[in-house]
This record gives sequence, structure tokens and C-alpha cells, in this order.
Amino acid sequence: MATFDSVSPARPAEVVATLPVHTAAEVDAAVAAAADAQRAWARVPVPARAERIGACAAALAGRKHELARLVSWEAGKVLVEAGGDVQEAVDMAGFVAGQGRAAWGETVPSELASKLAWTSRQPIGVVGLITPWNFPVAIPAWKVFPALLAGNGVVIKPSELAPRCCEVFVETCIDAGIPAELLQVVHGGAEPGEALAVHGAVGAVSFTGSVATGRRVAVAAMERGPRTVSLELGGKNAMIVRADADLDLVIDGAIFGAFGTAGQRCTSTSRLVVEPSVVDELVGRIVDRAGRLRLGDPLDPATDVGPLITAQAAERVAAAIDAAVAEGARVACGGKLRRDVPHCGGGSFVEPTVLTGVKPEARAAKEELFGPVLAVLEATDLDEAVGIVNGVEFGLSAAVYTRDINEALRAVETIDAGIVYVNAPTIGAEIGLPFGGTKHTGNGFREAGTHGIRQFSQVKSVYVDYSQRLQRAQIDNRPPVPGETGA
Ligand code: UN1
Repeated sequence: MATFDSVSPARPAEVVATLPVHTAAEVDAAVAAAADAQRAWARVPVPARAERIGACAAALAGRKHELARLVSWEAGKVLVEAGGDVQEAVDMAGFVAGQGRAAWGETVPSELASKLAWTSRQPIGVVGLITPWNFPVAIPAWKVFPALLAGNGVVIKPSELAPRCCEVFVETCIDAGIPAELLQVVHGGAEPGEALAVHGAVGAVSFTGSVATGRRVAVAAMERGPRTVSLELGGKNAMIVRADADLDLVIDGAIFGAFGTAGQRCTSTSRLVVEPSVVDELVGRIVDRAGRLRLGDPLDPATDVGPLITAQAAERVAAAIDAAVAEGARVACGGKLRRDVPHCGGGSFVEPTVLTGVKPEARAAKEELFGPVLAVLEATDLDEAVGIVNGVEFGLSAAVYTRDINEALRAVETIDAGIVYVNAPTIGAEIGLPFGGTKHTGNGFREAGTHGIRQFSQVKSVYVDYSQRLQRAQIDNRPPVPGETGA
């Protein structure tokens, strides 16, 4: 049996786990087993499904410390952020459990007497989930819990870069009462991923990850459809800073937004669009703070910024910084690839980097870098700033910092993104509201909030006519059209 190693990004010689590479036949077996279990699960009343999901919330909370250490070890996130990752899964389970006792459909008045009209939600069957390494517990939770509440079986393929986190997440859910056959994990890269996405019994595919892979998965899945495919892809998120903003708040937000998770969130702040009168002061103070961030072992509570997920990822980010300089940007701080960080033999880090003098049309202003790099741009008025924010192909999250309520609300209205923050950075979405973006960030679906369940269920519209006669919709009891003779 072929296997692969999941390693610690801080010390790649350290093997976190050895996992099987599942073949297409094994994916097929996992889907078949989930489909079998799903038939029984679909008959469990929704509130009873929700109770099991509520138990998952408690079980995950009980293992939060242990899971956070694993996230930190396997995905390289600093401990405090790894704890946030696990907490997001706990929150999601709690929220979804609550939805098990909330409204499940709509009723509307019928246009005819003695007739009822309502919707109900039906399971899809088996859903295929493909998840990234950067939120290795939270993102599986965003997808798994709504899918289960909606009555589906689940086969999940986590990223090869953080598979153990997903396994422990799933084990915890199974220990808490989710039937083991219902929730299956498969491992490996493109082969099992594609086998899952194109499987005839997989009625919905939900993918979070890179633009290139997402498009490939979607095309393959749709060619062999029918099924729904939801995509959550890249971002190039910006923070607008107006001159009247509280600069202390801006600095805290920019540091956390740009350099938290070493810039490897799809929500990371990668552009700062600043009013020129405050740009020098702001950049000076951000550079000062960024230069004092400690690179180090993510498991050490004193570390601020961990490694990039792989050596290749770090090399790609370093090359993008060089390309930005070639396009006229100046490195105000950072900029270097580091392999000499104490206690992190073999780990690849990129120093928190601030680029100034970035032109809106430069690649550093447009492309997602997925690393700790903040590009500073200038814009005098709000409309110009929003134009820069909107001038990229992604639309995930954006922020505006100002004390002027009118400008804040104008920015909220005109920014083309799925998530907008006022006086808070572009990272840190809560699970109660929908998560997702516009343009190339996705394909219109939203995860979390009350929207989470929609992508994993089918709506059924139900009409019940108890008049005991044929009633013709749009015809009976309506004013006749001139010249109409009636039936
Ligand atoms: C991601 O990077 O894919 O809003 C998810 C945030 C987190 C989720 C990020 N709650 O930053």
C-alpha cells in the first residue's frame, strides 16, 4: 500500500503521521459505505441529528488543547491561532446543533383556497468534501456539520499537508456519537480527490483551496455530474485606512491581518490602501512592529510568526517579493526567506514584509501571495480607495478604518466582497454569518451561518390541495383576460 508522510513545517524531518494514499477503488468503497449509512441517518429526526452534533461541540471543546497542539505541529500555526482554529470548529458544531431546532423551510400562502404550500429540505445523499491545510479543523467543521445535519453521508479528503488534524477531528466526532460509517476520511492528492469529485453517488462537492485546483475539481465534477459544486478559492484582501482613523487600532489590525498565520489565510490582509497624509507615519509604525515579531517554533508560546507550510511555498513568496521589487516596489521591512530560525531545523520562514510604492497594476497588488507580505498603496479619496480594493479578480474580505460613519457605510456599500469589516482587520470571520466571496473567490455559495445547510440539501416544494376538486393555478379565481371564455 502506498503511503505518504505528513511532516511538521517547522521541522520537516519530524513526521507527524504516515497515511495511506487511497486509490480510486478505496474512494469508491468509502462512498458506498457512507451511502449505506446515510439511508438510516436520513430517517433520524433532525433534532436528534443535532443532538449528536451538539455532542461533537462538547467533545471538541474537551480536546481543544490537544487538538490545538496538533494543529500547531502539523500546520505550523502559532498556538494561540491553532486554538482559534479548534474553537471555530466548536462554535460551528454548536451553531449547527442549534439549527436542528430552527425553521427548516418556508410556508407561503397559496393563491388558491384549501391549498397549502411549503418547502422542506431533503438530504443530497453522499457529499464529497475537499479541504485545505490552513484551517485543518475549522474548515472540515464548516462543511461536515451542516452536511450531517442535513442528513447526508460524508466522505472528506483533507489536504496531504495536514491530514492528521482531520483524522483526529473525525475520530472525535465519531467518539461523540456520529456513526463511523457515515463520516469517512480518504487521503492522498489529486487521484483520490478527483475520484471523489466525479463519483456517481456523490451529489455535492464542496472544495476550499487554490484557484487552480478548484477549477480543475469543478470542471471534472460537473462533466460527470449532475451535482452541485461549491468553491471557496483565493483572496486579495485589502484594508482601507482613512486619515481620521485611530492609527493604533489600524496598526494592531494590520499586524494581525497581514502576519497572523504567516499570511496564509485566504482572508489575510495583503493590501493596505492608505490616505497619503498618514502613510509615512503608519508605515513607519507598522515596520517597527513587524520588525519586532518573533519568528520561531509555533509550539513555543513566545513565537509570533511560524513557518510557511512548505519550502516551496516559502520560495514562491520570496520570488514574488523579488518580482515586486523588479516592478518598482521598495521593501520597507522583511523580505527575506529564512532557514536559520532557532529550534526549526529545515523549516522555511518568510520575514514579515512590508512593500511600499506598490502600483495598483503591479502583480504584488493583484495576485494572492499566501505569505506574510503587506503591499501599501495610496488613495486620496474614498472612491479611489474602493476602486483599488475592487480592482482585483477576488472579492473575499475587505476592511475600512475610519471614524466617519458616512464614509464607513459608503465603503460597506460599494466594496465588492463577500465580507466587509469596519474598524477590524480582514481576518476573523465568525461562524454565525455566511462566509465566502464574490468574483473569482467562489461560485456564489456561502458557508457557515444559516447558509451552510443550503449547499448540502435539496429543497422540495410541496403543494397539498384539500379542496377535493381540480384547482388550476394562475387560472381559477383570477380576473379573466378580455375575450376569454373560461373552461
Ligand atoms: C481561510 O483562510 O480559508 O476569517 C478561512 C478568518 C477565519 C477563517 C479563514 N475565521 O480568518
